[in-house]
Amino acid sequence: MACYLGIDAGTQSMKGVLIDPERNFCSDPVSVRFGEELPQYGSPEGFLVQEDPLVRHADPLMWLDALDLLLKKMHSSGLPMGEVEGISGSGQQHGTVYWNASCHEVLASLAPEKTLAEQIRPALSRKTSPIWMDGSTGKECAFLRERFGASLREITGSDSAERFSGPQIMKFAAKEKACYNNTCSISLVSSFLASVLAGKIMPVDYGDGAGMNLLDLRTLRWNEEIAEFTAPGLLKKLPACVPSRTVCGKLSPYFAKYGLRPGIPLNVWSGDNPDSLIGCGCGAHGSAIISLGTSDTFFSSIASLEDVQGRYGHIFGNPAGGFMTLVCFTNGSLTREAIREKFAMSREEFEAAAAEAEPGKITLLPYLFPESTPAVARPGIRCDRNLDSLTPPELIRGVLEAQILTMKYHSGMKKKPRLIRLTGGASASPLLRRLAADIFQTPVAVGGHGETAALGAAMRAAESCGNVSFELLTEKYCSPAETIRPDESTAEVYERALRNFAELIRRELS
Ligand code: XUL
Repeated sequence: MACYLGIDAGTQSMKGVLIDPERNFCSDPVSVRFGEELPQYGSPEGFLVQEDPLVRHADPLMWLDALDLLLKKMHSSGLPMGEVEGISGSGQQHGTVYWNASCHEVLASLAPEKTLAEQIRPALSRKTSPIWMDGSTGKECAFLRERFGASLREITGSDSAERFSGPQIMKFAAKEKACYNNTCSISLVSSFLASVLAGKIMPVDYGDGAGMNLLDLRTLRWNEEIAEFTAPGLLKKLPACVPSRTVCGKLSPYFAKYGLRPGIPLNVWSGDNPDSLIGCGCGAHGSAIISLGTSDTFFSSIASLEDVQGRYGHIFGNPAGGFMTLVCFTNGSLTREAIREKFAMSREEFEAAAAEAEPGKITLLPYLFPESTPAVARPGIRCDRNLDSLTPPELIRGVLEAQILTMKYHSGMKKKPRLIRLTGGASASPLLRRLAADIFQTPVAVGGHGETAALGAAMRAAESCGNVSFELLTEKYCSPAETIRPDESTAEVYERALRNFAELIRRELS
């Protein structure tokens, strides 16, 4: 029997999933919640409480304690750790960890009687790690934009973004010169944990590497000019960037205490979004995912960089080959819930009210909060008619339709996706399922595994370390519970609604 382990190092917790494709087995996820189980790190939400709300850092030692605890829990729960034949993982994207020159020796000689955190602490050149929620690098982003203009997006797949690793490294190198000079290697959250498992510095993959504003997606190599502009000597501190299916290490003997066999192959880790793409069964080109959470996200696999147009969102490597797009919309559940509360409705009443209104009638921009896509600093709902004249059903339906229309408009996809997978809390809404199917005129699949990033990592471990095809793994682990077919009779209404939406955007936000 061959099992494969997938670990997801998220913002608030670390999760592990074990699969055995031959037996069609997938374990229940085992998890460690940072806030509750590691309270000594003072990070109830997974990051340190800091005065400046734009600064969001986490203690990387917390992730190490979480890894020790996660593997201990998995081992003691009776999972067949001795049968694991390969490990992979995913990390929250963009966060960075900084190593000093002692890292090689420290990583190569981890002693099982001590914890990871106590042994690795002296090998770090920076105590804390900026994570993806950090928005404090506006100045650095402006420097990059001024120097590289639109070519930054053409080269790296993204405009400079505050949370991306490059601007974060630029800020660190300028503000803490001595610590930066003392840094010999920089890892992402994903490659940091992979390095600990391997007992050596591990590369990053194209999926997570593309979230740094440093990787040239056309050549799949670090861009020397951007790296040198970001921080002096940075190129030497970056690990290799490799395809996501690369097996590039063997498990350190340290982990034998959790029942794992030292020497088993390790696959390069990726980011949580690229791994979710795999775990949702959407690695094949042409399928897309809509994740309806606090904020909404649209991501989709594409074969080549030419498959997208427009200037929104990001392009990352797709672990199954090619690329993926990712666009984030801040006004997701935050906005849905605020409107539901405004009318003091239950979820059922909210859905029923929206169903009463005529489809595609109201055109509005649903920006109750400042929006990232498109950039809207001054929030407020803009409508093509007097907002006060709308009935509650019209307003509710207008907002929900606009949330899906904005995804279609900003996704930049030249071709319609073959299938859309709907995930996230609000994907339970029958109305949002129907709107996604009708507005995109594409079948919408719902249900399936809840921990798509950890599952995706386990599937990548099986593919790269055990030669099990993604096709087979997708068939075994990613079947949806239900598929909603588009109602073709609504196609024209929503095409017109999309044109009206685009016109309102141009008029209001140009
Ligand atoms: C993607 C992003 C987040 C993190 C956190 O660009 O910043 O989705 O990966 O999970």
